[in-house]
Amino acid sequence: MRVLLIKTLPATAGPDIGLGYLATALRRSGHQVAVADPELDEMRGKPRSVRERVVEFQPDWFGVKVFDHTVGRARSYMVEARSARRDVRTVAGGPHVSGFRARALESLPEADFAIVGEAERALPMLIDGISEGSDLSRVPGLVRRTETGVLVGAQDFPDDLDALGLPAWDLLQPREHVELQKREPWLDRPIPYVPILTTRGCPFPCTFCAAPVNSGKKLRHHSVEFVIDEIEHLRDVFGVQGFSISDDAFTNDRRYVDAFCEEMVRRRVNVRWDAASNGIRADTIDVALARLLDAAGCEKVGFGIESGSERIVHAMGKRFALDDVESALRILRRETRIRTEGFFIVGYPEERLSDAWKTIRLLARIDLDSAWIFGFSPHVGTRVSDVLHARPAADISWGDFANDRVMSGTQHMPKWAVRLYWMAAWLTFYVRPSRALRLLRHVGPIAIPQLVRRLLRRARLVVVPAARPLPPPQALPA
Ligand code: B12
Ligand code: SF4
Repeated sequence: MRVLLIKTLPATAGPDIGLGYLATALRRSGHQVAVADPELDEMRGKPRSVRERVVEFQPDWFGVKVFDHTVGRARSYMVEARSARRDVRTVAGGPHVSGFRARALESLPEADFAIVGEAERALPMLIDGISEGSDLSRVPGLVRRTETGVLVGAQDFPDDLDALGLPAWDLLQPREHVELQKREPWLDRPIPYVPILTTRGCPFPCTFCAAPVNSGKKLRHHSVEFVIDEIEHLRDVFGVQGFSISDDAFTNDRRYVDAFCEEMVRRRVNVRWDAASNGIRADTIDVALARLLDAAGCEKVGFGIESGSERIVHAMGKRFALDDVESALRILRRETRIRTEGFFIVGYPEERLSDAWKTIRLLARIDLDSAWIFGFSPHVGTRVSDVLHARPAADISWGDFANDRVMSGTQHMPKWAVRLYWMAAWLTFYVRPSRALRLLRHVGPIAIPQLVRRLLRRARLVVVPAARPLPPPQALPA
């Protein structure tokens, strides 16, 4: 069978490793696979519509990766694919499906099937099952319509990650992504990089986070050798020199991180890398780990700090104290050359004005090199997503789940107040000469226009387009 997989995140999010793992699994089962990254092609001056891709590749199956905020785009892609090839079968997967489960066929009515969770085993089983007319009840995580309603199979968590093989990097255009980043470096990520996974899963109970829903609570590892071989493969075959570890929480297993860093040193892997795609936990940093990360070449770490109010950090189930954060930052500054980034959330349902004030004060004094301040969204499947239960999927504004805006007020603050708080948070952190100077030192003069653009866009003071605007999604049928 011919299978076209399509990404719905923008090109700046990097090559999609989840789709890469799926492509490998499909190839191993004898299928022909293509992976489409529409925005990357657009930015490289080679735009092609979904219709053109389908006419050219003639897929039997069209698979879409869906996040909450990309539901609209995923739907329009499926509509377009079917208009180009009437008998193509559509299947959806990714975080939106893993969290919304049976309801994914309600939010994505154009999908024939959906798969909850990791689909390396399930997707080939589904495709083969349909071709052979066999029983689909054994396909893990399969969401399908039946006469008795929508059924959902048990989610799969493969233990042996190395057995899944490398993502099909040849289909993910790693070199093109790196070239794109060189042209438009991110404000706080001057290393052109591709994401890489060492582990999957996270045992922590943070109320707003869907990582344990998608990847499970149990930490599963690739072997250290597998990961370093993959890094060397990407360096030697694709010329990639930068990597960002994109695990849910890279430093959760101390013995594993120690072994990884020691092996990076022993093998003298001459690449640049960071652990800043997704935050690590501040309470995992001590002097020995900080020094080891530095020795292994780690250039930057990110921390999920979330709030300056202990009350809110506690309500979020984060299970660390803000003192842990300040101590980790002190250690890293004193012992290493590693730069630091913090992730914050504004608009958490229980936040009061007094909590907002504490966050602003923390942002004014905290010794971080850069910060991302996200608007809160009740992502599907998380413990704070109850608000979605009573609402029909069609009434939910999925585009608002991108975390780049304020979706609503909190239980104690109206929406306008949260928006003011959000603007104040960005401005407090970045509009300080010492911060601007640090950015200039690390990123160079390109930091200035990027910083101004980011602040204006966040503050919604003027409508500032992204570096290059995305094409609008195709109109959906009524
Ligand atoms: C790494 C990561 C990123 C990286 C992406 C790197 C990359 N290019 O791959 C970066 C930093 C760019 C990123 C950005 C964002 N992310 Co993110 N990210 C993650 C993280 C930590 C790991 C993802 C991963 O690699 N998992 C491992 C791979 C193997 O799994 P996978 O990608 O999900 O793919 C498997 C399955 O989903 C399934 N599958 C996937 N696609 C398809 C397609 C089909 C057809 C089928 C059948 C199955 C299927 O099979 C795959 C193989 O097993 C997850 C947490 C998590 N554990 O899910 C959050 C997560 C996915 N991110 C999230 C969010 C919200 C975002 C952002 C919107 C904002 C933010 N807070 O960071 C931005 C979006 C960027 C944008 N500009 O729009 C949410 C999504 C919630 C939701 N329900 O939509 C998560 C769950 C974290 C959270 N806050 O709860 N992210
Ligand atoms: S926020 Fe981090 S520690 Fe908490 S559940 Fe998500 S990945 Fe795990």
